[in-house]
Amino acid sequence: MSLKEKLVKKIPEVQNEVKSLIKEQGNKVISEATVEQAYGGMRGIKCMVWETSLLDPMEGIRFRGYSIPEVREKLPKATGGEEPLPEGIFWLLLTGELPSEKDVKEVTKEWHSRGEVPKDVWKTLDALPKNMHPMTQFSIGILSLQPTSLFAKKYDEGIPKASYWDPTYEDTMNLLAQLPAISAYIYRRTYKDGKRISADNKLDWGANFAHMMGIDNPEYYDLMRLYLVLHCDHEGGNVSAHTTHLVGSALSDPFYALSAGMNGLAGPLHGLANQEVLRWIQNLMEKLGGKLPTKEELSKALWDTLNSGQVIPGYGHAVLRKTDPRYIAQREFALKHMPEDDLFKLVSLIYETAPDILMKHGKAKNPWPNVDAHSGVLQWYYGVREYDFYTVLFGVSRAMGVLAQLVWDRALGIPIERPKSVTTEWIKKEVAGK
Ligand code: CMX
Repeated sequence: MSLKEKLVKKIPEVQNEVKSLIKEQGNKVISEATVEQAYGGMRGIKCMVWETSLLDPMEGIRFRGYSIPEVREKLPKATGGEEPLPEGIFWLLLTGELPSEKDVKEVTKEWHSRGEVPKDVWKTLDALPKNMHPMTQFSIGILSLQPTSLFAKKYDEGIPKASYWDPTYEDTMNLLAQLPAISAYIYRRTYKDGKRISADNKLDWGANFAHMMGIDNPEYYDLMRLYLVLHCDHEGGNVSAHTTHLVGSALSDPFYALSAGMNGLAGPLHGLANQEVLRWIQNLMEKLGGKLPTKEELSKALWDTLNSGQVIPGYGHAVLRKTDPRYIAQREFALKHMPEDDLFKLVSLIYETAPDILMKHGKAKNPWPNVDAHSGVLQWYYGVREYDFYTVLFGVSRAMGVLAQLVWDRALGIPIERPKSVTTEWIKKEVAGK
C-alpha cells in the first residue's frame, strides 16, 4: 500500500474517533491557565492537538509513541548505513506505523520523482545577496515555490472541506522533495562555487542532500540521516511547529505556513541556537589565541556570559528537565566516529561544566543541554564550518514533522486558531473578583 493509500484508509478511522471523543467528552477540562502562564509564554497549558509526537519533560520526545533509541533501532536503514532513514520517520509521523524497507524505498523514489525545482525559484534565489543569512534565503526559497501550491489552486476551484487534506499532502510531498535541492544550492551559492550539483537518484533523501551540498562521504551521509531524523518534530507548542500550525489554520497553503514556521526557527532562542553554540565556542577560542580552554578558563567564560546577561546557547529548555535525548544520540555518534576530535572534547567539557554553573546561577529551570548544543560540532568535523547554515539543516528536518501534522490538521478539519487574549486591566479586575 502506498503512503497515500495508507492515509486514505487511516483518515476516516481517526476522523470518527475524534468526532465521538468530542461528542462524548467534549466538555471535560484538560487544562487551566494561571495569571503567571498568561504572562509567561503560556507554558504547560494543554490547548492544542499534535498527533505526530509528544514530549515528556524527563524522558524527551516520542515520535508516535517511539523514543529516539527505538526509532534508531527500528526504522529501516540505507545499505551500509547505521542510522535510520528520514523517509522512515516521515512515514511514521504521517501514518503512526513503522514502515517496511519497501515502504521507505517508495518514499525515496517518489521524492526523487517530484524533486525538480521550478526555474523561477532558482532565479529568485540568484537575485538575493550572497551575504543574506541562509535562513532568510531558505524562507524566501520556500515562498518562491508557493505559486506551485495545489492546495491554493484547488481551494480557488472550490474543493470541499473534506478533501482539503489531499492537496495539502501533495504540497507536502513536493516541498519535502524539493527542500534539499533548494537548501543545498543556498549553501553552494553562499559559501562555495555557486554551481548547483544535480541530484543522484541512486541515493536516499538524506544522502542526496549531502551530495548536493558537495559532501560525498558515507559517514556524513549517515550523520545527515541521523540529523534529519532527530530534528524532525518536538510536539506542537515550540515556535516553528506552532507557527506553521497557526498560519496553516487560516488555510494559508503549506508554503506560506512552512515559510512562517521557518522564520520562527530562525530565532536565537529556538533553532538558531545551533549556530550560536559554535559562535560562542569560536569566540572563546579566539580569545585564548586559538587553543582549547582548560576547565578553569571554560568556567570563567561561562560565568562571563551569564554575568553579561546573555544565555548559554544550547542549554535549557521550555519543557525538558533532563539532558535532551537528541543531544545523547549525537554524542553517541561522536563517540563512535570522532572520539579524539578536539572540538568534541570541548563540547563534552562544556557538558561536564555548564550544568553546575547554571544551577549555581539559579535562573534556568533546566540546566541540561538541548539538541542544539551538539549538532554544530558534528557538522564542523565533516567540513560544514559555515555555522550560519546550520539552522537550514534543522529546517529541512523540521519540515517533515510540521507538514505531516498540517496534513492531519486538514484531515481533522481543525478550525482557524483564535485563542482569547486579555488586557492587564482585565486580569486585575478578574483576580479582584470583579
Ligand atoms: N543560559 C542562561 N540563562 C538561561 C538559560 C541559559 N541557557 N536558559 C534559561 N535561562 C534563563 C532565562 O533567560 C530566564 O531568565 P529571566 O528570568 O531573566 O528571563 C530564566 O532562566 C528562566 O527561564 P526558563 O523558564 O528556564 O526557560 P524558558 O522556558 O523561558 O526558555 C529557552 C527556554 C530554551 C529559550 C532557554 O533555556 C534559553 O534561552 N536557552 C538558550 C538558547 C537555546 O539553547 N535555545 C534552543 C532550544 C532548543 C530549540 O528550540 O532548538
